[in-house]
Amino acid sequence: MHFQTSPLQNAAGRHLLAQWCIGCLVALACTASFPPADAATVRKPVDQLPVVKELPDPFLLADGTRVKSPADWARRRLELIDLVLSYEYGALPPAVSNVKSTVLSSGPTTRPAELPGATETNVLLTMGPENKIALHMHLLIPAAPADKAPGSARFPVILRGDLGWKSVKPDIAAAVLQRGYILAEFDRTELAADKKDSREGGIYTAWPDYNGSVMSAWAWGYQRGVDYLLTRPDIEANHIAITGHSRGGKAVLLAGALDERIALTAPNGSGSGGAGAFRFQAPKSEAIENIVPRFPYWFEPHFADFIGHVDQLPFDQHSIKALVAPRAFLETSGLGDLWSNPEGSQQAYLAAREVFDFLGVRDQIGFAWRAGKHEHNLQDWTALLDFADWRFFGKQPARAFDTLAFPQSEKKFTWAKP
Ligand code: GTR
Repeated sequence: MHFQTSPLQNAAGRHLLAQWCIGCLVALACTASFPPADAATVRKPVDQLPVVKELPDPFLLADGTRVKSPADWARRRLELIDLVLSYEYGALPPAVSNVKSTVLSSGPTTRPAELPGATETNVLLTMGPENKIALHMHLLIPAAPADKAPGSARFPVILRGDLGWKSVKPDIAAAVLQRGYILAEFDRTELAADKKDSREGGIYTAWPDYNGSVMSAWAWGYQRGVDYLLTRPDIEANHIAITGHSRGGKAVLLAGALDERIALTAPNGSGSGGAGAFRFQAPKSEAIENIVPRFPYWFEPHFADFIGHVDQLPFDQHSIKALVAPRAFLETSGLGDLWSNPEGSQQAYLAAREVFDFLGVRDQIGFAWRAGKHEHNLQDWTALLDFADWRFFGKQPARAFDTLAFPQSEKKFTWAKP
């Protein structure tokens, strides 16, 4: 079983696949789970890596030249995918092409009660060798607009993988449906349990030797959720957004960085191993030496080698955000959630924005701060819906998405876009 194929070996094929996947309606055959890097060849021991104190220049190619054109960036993007998977998250599970869906129940919903005409569907997805992997998805679907014939309406979708922490609160579900979005939820831990040394969950049943991280397995789950959504006649294939909170937000960042079918990537409160820079830890924030010993299974095992050597990591989290470009990216966060390093997230946002700017899509990256703590609340969801309405449909938002929460925070990089 192949867990380790360098994306650089088949860059042209991947590009074609990505193109084909965009707008693809028959997605069961579409296996855009990006193969993991060949860690053995890509990963160098930490002591052979140069010390880079600032956030590393994402435009610097492996051959020492600097990106000059969007085509160069496409090449650099593949290099960064290799680095990120090899050093930080490890392999994604193998691609599958046999996602099957069975509707378990479908009908009117009273949830949220104030939205007449909304429906609810529970689906069982199976996939993988001998269909051993099971993943449940719950969808809330708005009523079709009055001017649409029954069955002809299409909706944008927000896909959330945190169902294991319960469904969103009714006010959030109502907000999503009122804006005309489908809310699709699944439990990422059905695929890989959120427990140290457990190796429980569908991925391990299907591939007992899977050696990637649980984070990579969760990101893979988002990709399979997208496979399924793209088979539904009622979704707008080019308007799929993904979101998740905290550890779920970290998985969202990775999934959105890799999968070009995802139009909007929106991690919330994702902090360490997510939106926050490892090289810039604001006071009371979670650093690599805190997160890796507690949650080693979220990372590639050699990532622990960077404890005490984080300035030798050949990238930082800004590079992962940059992989989303030119697609849309929004991070939401509570300013009181110090553990999730809001100031370090702003640093990584500013650095990633250079890439969006270089590609001529500066408005595609946004940041929405709010007062308050570690939660994924209605304010965060409202920001996401405002941003999605703007980026998907051109509805001018009432708020700005580039307001800095820490305007005095000195930039942690000296390079700029070419
Ligand atoms: C914490 C962890 C964070 C974050 C959080 C969560 O214990 O240190 O990185 O993932 O859990 O998921 O709520």
